[in-house]
Amino acid sequence: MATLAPTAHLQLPFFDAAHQQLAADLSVWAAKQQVDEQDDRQACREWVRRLGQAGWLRHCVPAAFGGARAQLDSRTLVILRETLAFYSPLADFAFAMQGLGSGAITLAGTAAQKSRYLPAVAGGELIAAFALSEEQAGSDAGAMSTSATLGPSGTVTLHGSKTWISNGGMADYYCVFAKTDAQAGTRGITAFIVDAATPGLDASEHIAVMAPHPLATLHFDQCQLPADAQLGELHGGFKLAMRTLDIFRASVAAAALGMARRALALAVDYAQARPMFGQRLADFQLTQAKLGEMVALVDAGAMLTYRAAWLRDCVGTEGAQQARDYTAAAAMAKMVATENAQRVIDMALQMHGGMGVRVGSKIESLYRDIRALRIYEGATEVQLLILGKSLLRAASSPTQ
Ligand code: COS
Repeated sequence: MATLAPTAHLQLPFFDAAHQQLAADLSVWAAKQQVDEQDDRQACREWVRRLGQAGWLRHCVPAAFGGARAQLDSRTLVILRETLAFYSPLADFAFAMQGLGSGAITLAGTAAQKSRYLPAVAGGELIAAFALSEEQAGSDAGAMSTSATLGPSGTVTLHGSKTWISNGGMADYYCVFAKTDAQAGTRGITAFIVDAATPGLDASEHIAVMAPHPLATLHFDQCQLPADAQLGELHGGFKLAMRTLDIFRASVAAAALGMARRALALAVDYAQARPMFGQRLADFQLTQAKLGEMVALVDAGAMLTYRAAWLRDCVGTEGAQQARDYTAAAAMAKMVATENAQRVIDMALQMHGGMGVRVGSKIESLYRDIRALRIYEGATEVQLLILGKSLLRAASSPTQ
């Protein structure tokens, strides 16, 4: 029988009955899915189709545009990503990218943009992508050089390249961030929705990574975009990108948590089954201490992740102070949960001995799967920067 994702943490006061039911239903569904993941692109398409058909993607968009709830609910995103990542990190990736690639439209799209894209994202009929990073602008997102020049009739010419773009080469559209005022730094960036079929867009340069998932470099060669491609305010793109990332950072933490919980479950099973020196591996105090350390690391990441999601859902981000508190909480959750998950998976692999490094074993693939989470959507170092700045700001204006 397949190992089922644990659910005891859903009794914590962060969650309500709807969250508990969602987690139970998703776990039953996810445990039954059999997707051949040898070809990452084909597998991702299949996951998007299944997640759409089963209704899970409806949690990525608001109810007015085909979604499940009036507003995006962070705790729901956390439960979905944690549970999916427990069973299949690629399923989690497919889910997350539908959310990240549509998040800026949810936050800032016109009614026409929302109607055109969001219901199709929720149904799994359109594959979404978020294009922020560039060769020379990863953590320093404001240093991007892709340009968008506005013509007299409102049309836009997009020129430059984006890289490390998830769903690159298979997305139906991209939310692209580009400089509309080269001299204005982060205040000179605007977002645009770029359909994949736009002439001049080349997304054929795929990037292979250690835990295969669809990634590509996008080249925009004087792409002509219609006036209604602009997403949100002119020069408001950087803040829009940051607000979008804020929502999903806590959910990256949740994905890490799902992988760590799976590794811990595998370690417990293995320790109980493995005979060693006339006992079981689990009977050694060294093993018990290791398992104790692992469960504490998992729980520490979990508490910070659930706190961040709860803050956004129940305290809100309307006030300036609330928004700052949430940004810091999401950064802390992302950093701690991904770093802790890496350690937990490494310890679980060590416990498995030679079996842990055998290609094709679950623990070996988790070891590769977890690594990128400490880098994407704001590397650990960026989260540290966000936290440090936030602390200094609070110290210099204590009444804020
Ligand atoms: N929500 C809303 N606005 C935000 C914000 C947030 N979370 N974070 C920053 N801003 C605003 C700031 O308030 C500031 O506004 P003003 O121009 O009105 O002062 C503006 O954005 C610039 O902020 P800041 O000066 O902090 O920007 P920096 O260039 O120093 O960048 C970091 C800050 C490093 C935090 C940012 O570049 C970042 O998050 N980088 C990582 C990007 C990333 O995640 N890349 C991965 C791509 S997706 S896989």
